Amino acid sequence: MSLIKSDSRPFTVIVEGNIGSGKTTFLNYFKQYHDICVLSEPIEMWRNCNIHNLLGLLYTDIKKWSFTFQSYVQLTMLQQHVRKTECPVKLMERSIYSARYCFVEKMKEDNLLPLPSAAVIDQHFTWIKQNANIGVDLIIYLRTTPEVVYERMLQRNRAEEKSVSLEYLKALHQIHEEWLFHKTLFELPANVIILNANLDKSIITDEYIKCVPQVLNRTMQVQA
Ligand code: TTP
Ligand code: MG
Repeated sequence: MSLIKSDSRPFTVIVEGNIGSGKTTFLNYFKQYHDICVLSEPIEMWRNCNIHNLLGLLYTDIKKWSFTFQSYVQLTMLQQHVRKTECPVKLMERSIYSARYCFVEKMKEDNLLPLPSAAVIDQHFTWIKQNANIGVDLIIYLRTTPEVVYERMLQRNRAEEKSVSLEYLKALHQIHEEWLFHKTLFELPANVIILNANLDKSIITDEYIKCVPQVLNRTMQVQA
């Protein structure tokens, strides 16, 4: 692993979208292709940081644990960005960008993250952007409505997420929309392809197929 900004890196695609928008399902679909390294979100690390379940702690008391959680998310996302892979294409679930631009921002807005704590996260983030190789070539935005992802979240029944409300998902939706759809919030590190991720999983691959050549960086020819 190297932090050096000038090091070469693979064609890097990040998959973004609300909680429950289907990022993991999207990644799983791409595992069938050669030449692509699929990096799922490090949620197991968030559940076990030297035995501490930071994700669980976050939802028991967001105000108390937001700084701890978002600091660790930022570190683990940086690790994903700079992880060396053998493949010419790297596909990541989320990124250091959505952690900062969607979650940290939302927590800051709602006074769930004190401004001095947000400032420290920001200093780290700015240093990372200037010094580490966290470039991105393409963003896939799995666009959903909050009601659909709320339903999926309830069905999935992740133990830590029992207290996540529809209101929280609506606010997160709004912030993803402003960043990736309206493009009015923060910089965009790459071009965005928008997919309709409200579709049921029985037909969602029809939607995925639309962006296969771009994700594989092979706009001329695609082979499974
Ligand atoms: P997501 O990163 O949205 O991942 P997911 O697996 O729920 O999404 P999908 O169903 O599309 O695969 O959220 C994981 C959990 O981590 C969720 O409870 C929100 C939380 N989270 C934060 O609180 N802050 C963060 O910066 C990130 C990235 C996640
Ligand atoms: Mg996931």
